[in-house]
Amino acid sequence: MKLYGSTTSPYVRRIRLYLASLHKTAQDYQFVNLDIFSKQGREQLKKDNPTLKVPYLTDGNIQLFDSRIIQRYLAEKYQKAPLTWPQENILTLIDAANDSLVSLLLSQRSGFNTQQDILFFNLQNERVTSTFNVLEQYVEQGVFDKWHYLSICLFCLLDWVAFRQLYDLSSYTHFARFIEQAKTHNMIDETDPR
Ligand SMILES: N[C@@H](CCC(=O)N[C@@H](CS)C(=O)NCC(=O)O)C(=O)O
Repeated sequence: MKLYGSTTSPYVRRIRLYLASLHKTAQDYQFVNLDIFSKQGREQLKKDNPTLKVPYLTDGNIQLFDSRIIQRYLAEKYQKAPLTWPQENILTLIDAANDSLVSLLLSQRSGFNTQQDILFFNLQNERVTSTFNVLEQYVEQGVFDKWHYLSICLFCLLDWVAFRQLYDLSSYTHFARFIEQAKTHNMIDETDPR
C-alpha cells in the first residue's frame, strides 16, 4: 500500500495519523512525499490522479483519490466501524472549513489580499467562521475528547491554520485546549508540517 501526499497538507496528515492510530507503520505502507508544485511532483500527480490533489492511495489494483474515500477504505480493510451519519456531518463541517482555507491560501499565493471585500473571499471567510463556531461548541461538549478520526481531522486543520497563519484562533479557547491535548498522541511530531 502506498500513500502519496505532501508533508504540509492537512488532508494528507489526517490519513497518516489515522494509520498511526490503527498502529500501522512503515512496514504496512509506504508514504510517498510529493511536492505537487515541483516539476517532477506535478508530472507524477498528473500521471496518477486526475483531480490533481493529494492525498491519494494505491493498494494493489485499487486507486483512491480523496481522503474521505481513503479513510472509508482503510476502516473497512482493518475492520473498524464506518463513520456514523452524524460523524459524516461533522466531517463535512471540518472539510468545508478546510477547503475554504485551502482556497484562501492559494489566493494569497496568487497575489490576492484575501481580506478584501470581494464576494469570493467573503464567502470563504464567512464559511470558516460559521463552521469554526459550531466546531468550537462541539469541542466544548466533549465530541472530540477521544482520539478518533474526527479528532485527527480537526487537529490537522487547526494545527495547519496556525502553521500557515490563515485565521486568528485566539478567541477559540476550547480549540486551544483541544490542540494541547491532541499533541500528546502518536506521530504528531513526525507529521508536523513545520
Ligand atoms: N477533498 C480532498 C481535498 C484534498 C486537497 O484539497 N488537497 C490539497 C492539499 S491540502 C491539494 O492537493 N491542493 C492542490 C490544488 O488545489 O491544486 C480530500 O479530502 O482529499
